[in-house]
Amino acid sequence: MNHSRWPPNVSVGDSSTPPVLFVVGTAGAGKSTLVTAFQRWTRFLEVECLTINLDPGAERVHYDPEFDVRDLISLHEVMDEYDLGPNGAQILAADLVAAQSYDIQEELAGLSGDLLVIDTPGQVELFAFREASTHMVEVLGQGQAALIFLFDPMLSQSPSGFVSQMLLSNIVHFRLGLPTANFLSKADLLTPEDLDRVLGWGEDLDQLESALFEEAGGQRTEFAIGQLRMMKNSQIQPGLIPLSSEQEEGLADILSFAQSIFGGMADTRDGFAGDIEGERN
Ligand SMILES: Nc1nc2c(ncn2[C@@H]2O[C@H](COP(=O)(O)OP(=O)(O)O)[C@@H](O)[C@H]2O)c(=O)[nH]1
Ligand SMILES: [Mg+2]
Repeated sequence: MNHSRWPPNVSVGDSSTPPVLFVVGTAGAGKSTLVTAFQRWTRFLEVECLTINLDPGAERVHYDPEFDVRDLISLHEVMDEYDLGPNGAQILAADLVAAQSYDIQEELAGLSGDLLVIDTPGQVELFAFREASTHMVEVLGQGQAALIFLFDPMLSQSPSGFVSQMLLSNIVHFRLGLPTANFLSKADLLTPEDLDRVLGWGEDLDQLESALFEEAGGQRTEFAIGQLRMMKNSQIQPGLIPLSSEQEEGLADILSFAQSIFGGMADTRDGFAGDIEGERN
């Protein structure tokens, strides 16, 4: 977990809306499934978890969102109206939604809950690199936001794939400047041995470096080793936590992460700004 860039440039604690967790990761990493599983799981706790869908391209949404971007914009309509393919339409849709971010924020202003979990579009680069999305993060996050970054389990199985996930997570963290926790998504799909190995890399980058040497991928491996050393020098540690929405594993760790950033969920409404101060010290 990396709390170093907290807080972003927005003032803290001046809104009535709950703190926000943005769920990010590559397409198919398991973001929407996690939002569904997390909301279902928190229903059995004394935690009120609200959700938002920001993916205009989502086919189905199985959670119960307070706000669904598809009510504002349909990807198919944008494609038809502007004669665009799906990728172009995603970019334009993100900009169109961002242009309405203050209206969305106003709509959410009356909400009370402990935590707001936001599902993001499949294209992580769209979320992290478009100015429009950065703006959305500021407006919706209100200075009380953090990121859950999902490592894709299949990519993470090879050492160079693992490094590429680390780089992506760091770029998103760097771009958005929010505290970030890394989770290994769909951990149930890996054998216990593979899971141990991958989690070991997250704990100990020397192990990852040795594995990279053994991977023998030529130039690509050399590049990965270079990148890994750069991250080591910057004291970047992924600290990967296993997650399975299917088996409700790791959901408590997501809640703990939120609590460590925003303060105890029971007292979030009476001034977690103080708790965040405590977190920073
Ligand atoms: N086995 C397993 N499959 C999962 C898990 N989470 C998601 N999936 C599957 O992965 C696919 C992509 O998930 P989705 O949530 O739509 O990914 P998104 O594009 O990041 O929102 C779906 O077929 C899910 O059923 C999990 O924890 N375990
Ligand atoms: Mg999704």
